[in-house]
Amino acid sequence: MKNLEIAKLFYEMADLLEMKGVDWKPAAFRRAARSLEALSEDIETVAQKNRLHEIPGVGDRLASKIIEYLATGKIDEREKLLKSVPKEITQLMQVPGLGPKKVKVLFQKLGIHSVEQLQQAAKEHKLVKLAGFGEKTEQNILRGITLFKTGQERMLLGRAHPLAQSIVERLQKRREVKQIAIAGSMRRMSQAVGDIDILVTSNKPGPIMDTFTTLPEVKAVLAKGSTKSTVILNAGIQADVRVIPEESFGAALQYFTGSKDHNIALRNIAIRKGYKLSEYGLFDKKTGRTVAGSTEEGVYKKLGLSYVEPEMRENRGEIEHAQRRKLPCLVTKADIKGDLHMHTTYSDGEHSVREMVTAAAALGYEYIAITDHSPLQRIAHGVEEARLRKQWKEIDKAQEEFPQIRVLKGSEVDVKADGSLDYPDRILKELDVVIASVHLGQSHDNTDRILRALDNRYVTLLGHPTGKRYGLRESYQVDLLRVYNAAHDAGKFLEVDGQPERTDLSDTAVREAIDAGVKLTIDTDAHSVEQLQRYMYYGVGTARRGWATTTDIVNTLPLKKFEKIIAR
Ligand code: DGT
Ligand code: CA
Ligand code: CA
Ligand code: ZN
Repeated sequence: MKNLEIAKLFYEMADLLEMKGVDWKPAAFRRAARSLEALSEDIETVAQKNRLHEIPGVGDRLASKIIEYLATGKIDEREKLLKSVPKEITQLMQVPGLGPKKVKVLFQKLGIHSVEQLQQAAKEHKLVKLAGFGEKTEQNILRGITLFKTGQERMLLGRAHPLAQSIVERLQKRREVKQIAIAGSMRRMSQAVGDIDILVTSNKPGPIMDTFTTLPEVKAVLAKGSTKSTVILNAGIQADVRVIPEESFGAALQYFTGSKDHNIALRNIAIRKGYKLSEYGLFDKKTGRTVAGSTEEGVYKKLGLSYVEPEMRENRGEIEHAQRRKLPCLVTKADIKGDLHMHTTYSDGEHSVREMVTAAAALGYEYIAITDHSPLQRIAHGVEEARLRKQWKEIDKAQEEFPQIRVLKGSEVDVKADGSLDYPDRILKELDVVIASVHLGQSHDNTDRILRALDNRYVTLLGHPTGKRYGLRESYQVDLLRVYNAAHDAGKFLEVDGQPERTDLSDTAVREAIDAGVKLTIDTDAHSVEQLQRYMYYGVGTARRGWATTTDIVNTLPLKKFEKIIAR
C-alpha cells in the first residue's frame, strides 16, 4: 500500500509550504495526510474506483496529486518546492525536534539557514531570546543536532552493506580477482559505518581498478592507483579498494578489519613475542622472516590466540579471552529457527499474512509469529479485536497451505502509560507470542512501566527495549539493569530488533543482559518481505557483537522446544 508513502510526502510538502510562509495550504496537506494514515483501504484501489474525494480532506487538487504520484512516482509541485527552498534549510528541518515553524523563526529572526549556524547560536544561548523558545528548547535542539550529525557522518550498516555487496559481486566477476573481502567496521557489523573497505588479491590490479572506478554508482574518483583506489558513491559514502599480494591477505584483512584498538593491543602482543605485526604480515623481529600472513587464523595462532570473530574485535576483553581459549562460540544466522516480530497489511506492513508466510517458509524457518500493532498505534492501523480475529482465520488458512512452518499468532502490544497492556488479558491469553513495546510517552522514565508489563503473565518478550533509533531518537529513560533482573526473574525475553536504525538491544546491552542471565530473541520487526529476508543478518550481527551464543538466543531452539519455552 502506498498510503503511508503519500502521507509522508504530503507532510513534507506542508512543512515546505509553511516555511515559505504560505497560509492555508499546509493545514490542507496535513489534514489529507492524516486521513491517508487512517485509511485502511489501499489508496490505489480507492483511486481506481474514483473514490478519492470520499477521503476526508481530499478535494480535487489533492486527488490529482495522489493520481499523479500513483502514475509517475512523483509530485511535480513537491519537486518544485524542494528546488525553491535552499537545501541547507531543508536539512535544518531534519534535525530531530525542529519543525517548520521553528525553522522559519530561526531564519527570519536570526538569519540561521544551516545546521552549523544553528549549533553556534544555541551554544551562545541566542535562541532563548526568541518567542516560543526556552532553555529546554535550546538543550533539545543541541541534542537533536548531535543526533543529526552522527546520522550524516556515518551510514547505517543496513544501507551501506547492500551497496558494498553489490560492488563485491561485480568485481568478483573479473578473472583478475583471486580473493575478495569486505573489511573495516562493516565486517565487524557496526551499526553504522564511516566508509566501505574492500580488499582484493590479484597479480593484475589494473583492470580491477578500472572496473571499480567506473562503476555506474561512482560519483567521484578521489584516487586511483595500482594498490589503492578511493571513490565516493552516489549514495554519499566513500569506498576503498586495496589490492594486496596473496601472501599478505590474512595480515591485511586482520589489519583493515580493525578495530584500531584491537589492532594496537595485538601489535603489543606481537612485540612482546619478538615479532613485528603490520598489514603485510607477522615477521620475526630479528631475522625478518615471515611467521604468518596469508591467513588471519595463522596470524592469531602465532600470537598465541584463538581466532577472534570480527564482531568481537573491539578491545572489550576478547584478547584476554582468546589467550585463555575462553572465547564464546557465537550464534550465527544459520542457527536462527524462527522470526518472532513482523508486521502485515493488517497494521503498517507492506505485505499480506500469506506473503509473509510464503517468504518465511522459503527462508527455511521452522516457525514465525505474526505480530501486528495493537489499537493504540492509530497511525500504524493498530488492530482492534474484530480484525485480530479475522487475521487469525487468515493465519489458519496460511498454516494449512504451509504445513512445513508453524505460524504463531502474535501481536506487538503497546505498553500503556501505567504499564498495562493495550489488549485485555482475555485476548492476550489467546495469543501465542506477545511482544510488549513502548512507543508512546517516551519522555518519562519508563522503568516502572516496563517492569509492570513484564509482570503480565501473557507477555513473551519486550520489543526494542530502549526505543533508540539511530540519528532520530535517543533511548528513552530506562534503568536497563532493573529490566534485565526483572526479565530474568519473570522468565521473559528481551528482543534484539534487527531494524538497522534500531538494533535494539545494542551490542553492549546484549552483553550486559547475557551477564544478567537474560535470554534474548533476535527478530527482524519486518514491515515487508524484503526486510524479513535482510534484517535478521543485522540482528544476528548485533547479538554477535554482544558475544551471544545459541544458548542465549531462544529462537535458535527447534520448534518443539521453543513451543515449550513460550507456553505459560
Ligand atoms: P569506520 O570506517 O569509521 O566505520 O571504522 P573502521 O574501523 O572501518 O576504520 P577505517 O576505515 O578508518 O580503517 C579500517 C581499519 O584499518 C581500522 O578498523 C583499523 C585499521 N586502521 C586504520 N588506521 C589505523 C591506525 O592508525 N592504527 C591501527 N593500528 N590500525 C588502523
Ligand atoms: Ca571503514
Ligand atoms: Ca577506510
Ligand atoms: Zn515497535
